[in-house]
Amino acid sequence: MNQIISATASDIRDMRVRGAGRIARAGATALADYAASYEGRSLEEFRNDLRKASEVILGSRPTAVSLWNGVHYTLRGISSAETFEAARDSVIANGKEFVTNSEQAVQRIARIGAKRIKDGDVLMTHCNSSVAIGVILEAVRQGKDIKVYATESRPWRQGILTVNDLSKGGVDTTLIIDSAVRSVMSRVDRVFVGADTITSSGSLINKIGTSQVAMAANEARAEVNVCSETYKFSPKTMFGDTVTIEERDISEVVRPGEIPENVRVFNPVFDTTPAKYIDNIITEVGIMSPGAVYGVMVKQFGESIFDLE
Ligand code: RUB
Repeated sequence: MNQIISATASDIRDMRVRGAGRIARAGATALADYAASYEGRSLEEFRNDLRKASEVILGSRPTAVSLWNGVHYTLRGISSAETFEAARDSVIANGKEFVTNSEQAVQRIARIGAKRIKDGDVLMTHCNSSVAIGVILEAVRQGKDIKVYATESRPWRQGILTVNDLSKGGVDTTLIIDSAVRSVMSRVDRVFVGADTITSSGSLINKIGTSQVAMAANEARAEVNVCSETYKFSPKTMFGDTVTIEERDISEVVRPGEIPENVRVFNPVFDTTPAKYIDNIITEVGIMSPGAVYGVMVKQFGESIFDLE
C-alpha cells in the first residue's frame, strides 16, 4: 500500500493521531495527498486504488463515524468524474474542503457552546475532546470564572492531555480518577464531553465511561452537553446499523504476568450514552436536543443519504 496511506492508518491505529475530529481530518488529508502524488493516469485504476486506500484508512479505527464521513466527503464525485484529472482534482479539493469545514466547525462550536457556561460554573469533562476543550477555553477567554474537573480516563489517561490543555489556557483545573466521578458530581453544574459518533436517535458514542458520567450527572441534576460537529452524526444509524465499539489490546490494561493466565481482560474503549441522559448537543449549526438529530442529519447529508452502501 502507498506510504502516505499506510503511515496515516498506522498513526490512527496506534493513537499517535487520536480524537474523532483529528482522525477524520487526517484521513481526508491522506487521501487528498495520495491523489496529488498519484502516478498513474487511468481513471479506472485511480478509482480502484482510491477505494482500496479508503478501506485501509477506514480499517484503522472502527468507532468514530467522523472518519467514515471524512473519507466519503473526500471521495464524493469520483464515480461521476469523466477524466482521471477531474477525479484527482476533485479528491484534492474535497479533502482540503473537509479539513477547512471541520476546523471552522470546531471554532463555531466553541463560540456557541461558551454561551451555555455561566460565570462561577463548575464543569466536568471526560477523556480529551478538542471540541469540548475549545468550548471551555472560549468561556474562559470571555472572562468567565469557572472550575473544571477532568477525569483521568483510564487506560490511556487522555485526561492528562486535557488537564495540560486546560491549565495552559488558564483554567482552574482538577484531575480526578474515573471512579471519583459520582462523588464529585454533586459539586458540578454542567458536563461537557465530545463525541465519536451520534446516532439518529441522538444517543452518543464516546470514550468508555462517558455513560457513567452522564448517568451520575442525571442523578445530580447537572446538565449534560455534548460538543459535536455534524460530521459525527452517523447517517447509517437511520437504517438500523449499529455502531461498532472498538476493543483494544489487553496490554493497555495489565502488564505481562500481572494476572493469572486464565483471567480474561475485556477492554472496550467506547460506550453508548442513551439520548435520555443528554440535555444538549452543541454543533456548528446550533444547539439541539437529541430528538432533533434525525432532522438535521437528513438536511446535512441531503438525498445522498439514501444511496449509502
Ligand atoms: C477520544 C474521545 C473524544 C472524542 C471527541 O477517544 O473519545 O471524546 O473522540 O474528540 P480516543 P474531539 O482517545 O480513543 O481517540 O472532540 O477531539 O473530536
